Amino acid sequence: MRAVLSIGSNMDDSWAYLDLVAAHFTDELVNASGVYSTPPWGGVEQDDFLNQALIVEVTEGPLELLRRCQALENEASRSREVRWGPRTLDVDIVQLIDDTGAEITSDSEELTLPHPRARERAFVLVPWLDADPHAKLGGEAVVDIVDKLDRDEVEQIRLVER
Ligand code: PH2
Ligand code: MG
Ligand code: MG
Repeated sequence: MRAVLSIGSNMDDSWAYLDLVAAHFTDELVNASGVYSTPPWGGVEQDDFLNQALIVEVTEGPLELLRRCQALENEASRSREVRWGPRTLDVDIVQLIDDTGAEITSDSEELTLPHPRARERAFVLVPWLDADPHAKLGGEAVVDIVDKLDRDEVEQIRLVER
């Protein structure tokens, strides 16, 4: 199963938190995007985020992968106070592709797949395209989805160097 992960941080040592996730998935990593500075999405006033997309090939099922993502958030002393508010580390599963190449859908309480807000979020899609320029979401090319987003929002997603 192939997974597209969107990771983000806007508290404490954000670079170190992103590195923590990449290190955890080293043996399963297919590709990683660059790291992007992104304005906060969702209306909560807070610092800009660092966001990155990771493409990983894993052998376990969706819920086991979700548990690993949550364990990484816990390792980063993640607390969940404000919805869409600041966080040390967020590890979201954006999309899962099964071994036949089909997109896995899920509508359980714990896990909605593909990620229900991915297509509205330049901070998810721009790094994803960096990691996989041919990416598709719900059968549509991600590059076409980005084209339909607000131009200013897309232009504010900036590749950054450490
Ligand atoms: N995550 C959020 C809320 N808003 N904005 C940006 N730019 N990047 C994020 O990762 C982010 C956000 C909560 O999941
Ligand atoms: Mg999130
Ligand atoms: Mg999350």
